[in-house]
Amino acid sequence: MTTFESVLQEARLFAPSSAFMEQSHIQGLEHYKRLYETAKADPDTFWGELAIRELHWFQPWDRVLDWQPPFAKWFVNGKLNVSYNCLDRHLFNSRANKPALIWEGEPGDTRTYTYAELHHDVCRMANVLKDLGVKKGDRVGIYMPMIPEAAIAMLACARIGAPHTVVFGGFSAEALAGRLLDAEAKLVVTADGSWRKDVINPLKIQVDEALADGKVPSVQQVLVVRRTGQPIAMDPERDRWWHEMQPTASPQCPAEPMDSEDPLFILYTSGTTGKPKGVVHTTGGYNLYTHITTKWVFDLQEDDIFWCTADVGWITGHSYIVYGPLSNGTTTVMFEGAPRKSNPGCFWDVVERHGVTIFYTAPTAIRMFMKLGEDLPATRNLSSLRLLGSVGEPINPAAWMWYHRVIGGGRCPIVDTWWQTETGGIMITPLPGAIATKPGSATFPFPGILADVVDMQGNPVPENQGGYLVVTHPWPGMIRNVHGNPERFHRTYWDPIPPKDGHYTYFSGDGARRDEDGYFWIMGRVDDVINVAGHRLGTMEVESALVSHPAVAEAAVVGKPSDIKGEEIVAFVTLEDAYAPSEDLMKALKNHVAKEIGAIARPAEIRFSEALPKTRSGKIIRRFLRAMAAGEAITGDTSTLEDRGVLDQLRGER
Ligand code: 6R9
Repeated sequence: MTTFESVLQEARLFAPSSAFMEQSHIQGLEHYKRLYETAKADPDTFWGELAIRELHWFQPWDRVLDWQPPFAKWFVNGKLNVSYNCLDRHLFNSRANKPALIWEGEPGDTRTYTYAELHHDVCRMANVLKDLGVKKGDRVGIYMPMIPEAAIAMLACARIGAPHTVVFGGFSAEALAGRLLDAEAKLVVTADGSWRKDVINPLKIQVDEALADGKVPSVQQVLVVRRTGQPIAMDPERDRWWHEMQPTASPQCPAEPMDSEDPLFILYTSGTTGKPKGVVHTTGGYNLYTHITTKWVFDLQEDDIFWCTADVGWITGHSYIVYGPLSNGTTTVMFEGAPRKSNPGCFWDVVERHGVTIFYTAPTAIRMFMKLGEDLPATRNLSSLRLLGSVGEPINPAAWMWYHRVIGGGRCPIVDTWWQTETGGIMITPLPGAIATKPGSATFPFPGILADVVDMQGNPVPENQGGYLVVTHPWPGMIRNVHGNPERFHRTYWDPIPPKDGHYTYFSGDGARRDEDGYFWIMGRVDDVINVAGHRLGTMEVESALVSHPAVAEAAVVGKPSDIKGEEIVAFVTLEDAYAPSEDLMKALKNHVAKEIGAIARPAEIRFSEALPKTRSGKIIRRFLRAMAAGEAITGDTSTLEDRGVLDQLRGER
């Protein structure tokens, strides 16, 4: 794992080759610096010029930015449509027959859509949604496998101006219901099932469960895509098959002119308190920001085959499988499968089969491949690769070096990209033709992004000292609000660090430091969010799931370092009097959490104890639990503890 010590020792520097630099959009450090300084001096002109050059607008805007902290409006009164920018405009610029989407299913079936074909199907789905009563402004839930129809549904929503809320297919019926309810979704697009590591995940059954007993009264219709083919129940009033409606739907559907600030989607993400937050992204700013970051960070060329291995249920899938690549007219790859016992080398097969040139994945996957050995990639032809990316969690230098050598053949630059659901797109990252990389560092902010490392008062901390990672000026891809809860938006992101000289500061929740060369090193979450295999989980969410079990009196959840997943969940649990600790109960509680939230939240360990360490005011002291979970000694002040005996007991000494 990346520790403070290990990264401090990291002195290796990988400069872009001159061949790579010469063909790239941003060539060399001087070019980057020039761009960065220009953007910093006059952000409105910088973003305004890019928006004109890179996007199609039905109507120009009056003002680039209207900033009423913490509420931003970008490209005020501009009209555009993201689906138009991702599809229609490419039909006129000779990309009509270019592959837009190459898809491979887990069982090995494949489909390729040209831009013209994708446009057709998106228009059809848009017309079907309209037929089913969806209107501009209505929210649509998308709970789908990694199949083309997931992207088609997103683009169809964007086309008619119905904000989507994609819920990761691995989430439980419970979690799905909560999100649909909060978003007041009118319709849900789903599938009969999805393939996940050789078994069927019955999505439609989960939808039925989520909607049962009028739990989500806003949902009126369910559109079902056939994927796995097993028999499922269809409610004649509520449920419709996509394959029955598709053939008669018109492949023409004009793209609705949307206001630049109309919401494009809501995506739920875990926070430190309460239920997940609905992060709202809007049309113009998000379109521009994902477009330009895809183009410059991945240095897109016309014949690139771009593969981001994320699921469309996460922000990475939204921004770098669907919107960013398609807005650029790139060929994007979508893969339903996951590396599994029956096919551990499937990622490298996909690279070889489709000639992937840019590959974007998470450190947790890289560490898993390291463990599986070099034979798997060595027996595939990976020579098409020219650029590698990493996202989701800090990448430790050892994994970085392995990725560089074994997957990149020593020739591919690596872009370690730091960003969040809230930022919409990549914020701190190398530009591969411009910036020399250091293994484990996300390097520098993207042009136009004013990032800093500060203390709790908002003062920059000295070099090589840890602090809070913040952004001090708005950017087009930024979160606009927490759906239905502006107060929470304020409290979570803008209150923690006080405004400086009238400048509002965006609090990321991450710790970072900057080294003597100005490189950013992300040190991970400073709040109660646990990052399991690149997925954010709030301790509160898991704790709530645990205490909803009749045996549990109280629960505290912490992250524990893990070689592969970055962190895993350890839960400390006290039981109700009628229950006694047992292996069976442990198993039952793990399953209970998986059922309540989804398999990604299943605790790796449950530790029973008679009490939890608390302050006199009754707050659980997680610091102690974290140390205990990691098998470390408890250091520092224990005087705040109400009952010191609790620590001995947790350590098993009493
Ligand atoms: C895009 C995405 C965001 C959190 C973020 C941070 C961690 C993401 C990282 C990284 C170190 C990187 N994170 N990228 N940490 N280096 N390159 O992952 O969004 O799911 O919202 O998670 O992930 O902790 O705050 P999201």
